[in-house]
Amino acid sequence: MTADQPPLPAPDADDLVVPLRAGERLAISRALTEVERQSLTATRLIAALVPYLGKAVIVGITGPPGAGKSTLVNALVRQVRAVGRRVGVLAVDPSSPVSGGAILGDRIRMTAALDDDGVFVRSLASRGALGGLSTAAIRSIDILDGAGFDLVLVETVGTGQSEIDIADVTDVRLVLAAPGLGDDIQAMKSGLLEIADILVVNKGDRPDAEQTVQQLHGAVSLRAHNRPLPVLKTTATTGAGLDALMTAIDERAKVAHREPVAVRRRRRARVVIARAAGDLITERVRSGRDSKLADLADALLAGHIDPRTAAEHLLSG
Ligand SMILES: Nc1nc2c(ncn2[C@@H]2O[C@H](COP(=O)(O)OP(=O)(O)O)[C@@H](O)[C@H]2O)c(=O)[nH]1
Ligand SMILES: [Mg+2]
Repeated sequence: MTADQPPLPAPDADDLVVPLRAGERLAISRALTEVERQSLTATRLIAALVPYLGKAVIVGITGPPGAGKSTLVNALVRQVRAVGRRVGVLAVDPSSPVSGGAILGDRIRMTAALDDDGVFVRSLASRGALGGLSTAAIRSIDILDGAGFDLVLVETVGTGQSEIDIADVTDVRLVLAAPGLGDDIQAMKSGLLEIADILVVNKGDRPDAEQTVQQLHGAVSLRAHNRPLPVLKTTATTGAGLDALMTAIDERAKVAHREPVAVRRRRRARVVIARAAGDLITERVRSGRDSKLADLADALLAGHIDPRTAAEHLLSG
């Protein structure tokens, strides 16, 4: 996505490292913009940050629209700021390229944090309608980590692709549900339950919240492997349940950070490359000018080759 960015003078990676490490807002903002542009500066900058990376706890927050993810992110920001920890937020919203409405709403709710240097919020577009994380969104994690934030909260909408992405790029995964799930429990069992480290029933102020907690406990106990999976109740609008949630996040983070930084970053790097490869193939298909793709399409139509083999040929050069 480089086409319609305004032509700012490209900052030098070396000039960004020191102010970024010092947590200066302007440097963070420019660094994130370079990452969105997928510029060489971004690549150099992240390389220069490597010695400092891996300290932040990366928390993924996913779940259906309206469950209260943004409100909970706000409440978590307040919670961690109260004890002096610094927090960065990446809000990935698939609706942003079209309407901008949800992003604006989130921004307004986040304004309380704007004059606090311990908080940085950036809204990012997702990869199209599926809501997966873009390469830029994933690499932005390194920028916020390098800027010294203790926590990085990544809010995504709980569509299939973003669930899968978030599983591989974050240390702690929160899956949010709102009361009154009903049949949706079934869906959670198959997809979201598998990636969750902590299940959160938000809107705990609603009378049916406890029933949803019980339903989720039931679903959790039915899973084949019995990895411990806490089910917590929060009320994001009042902050109720946030202490317990923060404790659970920190506990889980301790386990996640036992894994060496290099291993965690390599897992993220693999997802970044997979996304970039997908984007590249999509571009080649859309351009309509790729002769190899055209030949493979003819071979497929003639029944000489199956789609998977064609894809392998395409990827191999
Ligand atoms: N009653 C109640 N409403 C909440 C709570 N948390 C969020 N909401 C409301 O639910 C709506 C959707 O919240 P939002 O954070 O935008 O959800 P998101 O789409 O998951 O990010 C908003 O009107 C919030 O004010 C809560 O704990 N209790
Ligand atoms: Mg939201």
